[in-house]
Amino acid sequence: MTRIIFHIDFDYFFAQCEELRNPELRTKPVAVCVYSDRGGDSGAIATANYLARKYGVKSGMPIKFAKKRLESIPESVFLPTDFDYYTDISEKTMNIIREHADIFEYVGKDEAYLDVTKRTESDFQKASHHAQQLKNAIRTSTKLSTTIGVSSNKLVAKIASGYKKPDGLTVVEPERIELFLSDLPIRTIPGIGKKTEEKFTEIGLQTIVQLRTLDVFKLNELFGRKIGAYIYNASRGIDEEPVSPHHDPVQYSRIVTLKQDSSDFNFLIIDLEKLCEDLHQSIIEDSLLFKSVGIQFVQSDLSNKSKSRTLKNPTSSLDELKKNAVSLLRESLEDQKMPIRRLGIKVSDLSQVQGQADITRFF
Ligand code: DGT
Ligand code: CA
Ligand code: CA
Repeated sequence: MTRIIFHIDFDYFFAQCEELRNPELRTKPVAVCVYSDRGGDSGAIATANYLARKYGVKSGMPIKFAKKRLESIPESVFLPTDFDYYTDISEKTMNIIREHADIFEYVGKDEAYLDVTKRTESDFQKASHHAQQLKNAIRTSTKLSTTIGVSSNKLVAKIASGYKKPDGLTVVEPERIELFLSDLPIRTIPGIGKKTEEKFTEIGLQTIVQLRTLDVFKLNELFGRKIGAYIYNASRGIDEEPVSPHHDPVQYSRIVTLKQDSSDFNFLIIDLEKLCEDLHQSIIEDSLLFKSVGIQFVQSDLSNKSKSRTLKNPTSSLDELKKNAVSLLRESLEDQKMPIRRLGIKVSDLSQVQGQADITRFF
């Protein structure tokens, strides 16, 4: 049976999140900035909306350069990152995506693979509908615009999602893979960066079809056996990697910066209870059960410390959440030397309340 794989990627993610809570931004160039602690405009652009990209603003670019590029556009907006907010939107969206997959693989905050072979009965027409439905479902609930690539393996699905953005849907049936890849630059192959690309340019190769003229021995000689074999197969659209649920670290979490650094139980518990209530709200809204609870400290020197425990049964109870969080706090403070700057809580091992009773989750 031919596999059907989706790669989904959220469009200009951080900047789109900012547009969502402030729709006035939509008509303006928007850049989201990671300011360094040196102050002023030192730091880099995390991402920018497509309007700002038209002026040449890109991820990774120094903020100063971006400001230069947008000098003549007084309405352009530069915002600091708000990771907690992006994480919240990401988690909600991932929960919708997970429901649309036979197998779900979390890649990052704005990216995932889905194996939908079973539910589409290996039919690319059905898969195309399913992808459109998924895009619509996300649009309706979190308002986010996304791009999906569809093919018979992860590699080509990923290349396809990068093919047309934003709000794109590119379907590459197995018989079209070789042709689809032919004219794309070698750089489109995931894992091929600037340096590798340069090596190929030096020997006069720019596109994937040109790359195919090298035999596997030549590639092995240039890059070693492992990478050589990968490039050889990738240029032909061959990839057997299964979509693997094992990396799904999706968890619900909350974190606050304390009013003052502290390691006092009575002080910390006030924030901890609030975090529990806030987190519990999301769990209920999204009809989830959790089976694992954890707390996290960011200490005064910004180092991290965390502790978690697994429960006997999945639950959605606020009391359970609080009870476990409080006892984790007590345990963690026993050998606490440094004051705590930020306090976080998380639940993981999630399952859906209405999901057909999956008996395995009770073991
Ligand atoms: P696109 O091309 O529409 O998918 O745009 P993005 O912004 O979603 O780009 P993507 O998927 O490469 O990255 C997802 C998020 O990761 C992005 O919104 C911000 C963050 N990010 C990406 N590149 C950088 C970078 O160079 N530096 C920092 N700090 N963050 C980055
Ligand atoms: Ca993205
Ligand atoms: Ca991405």
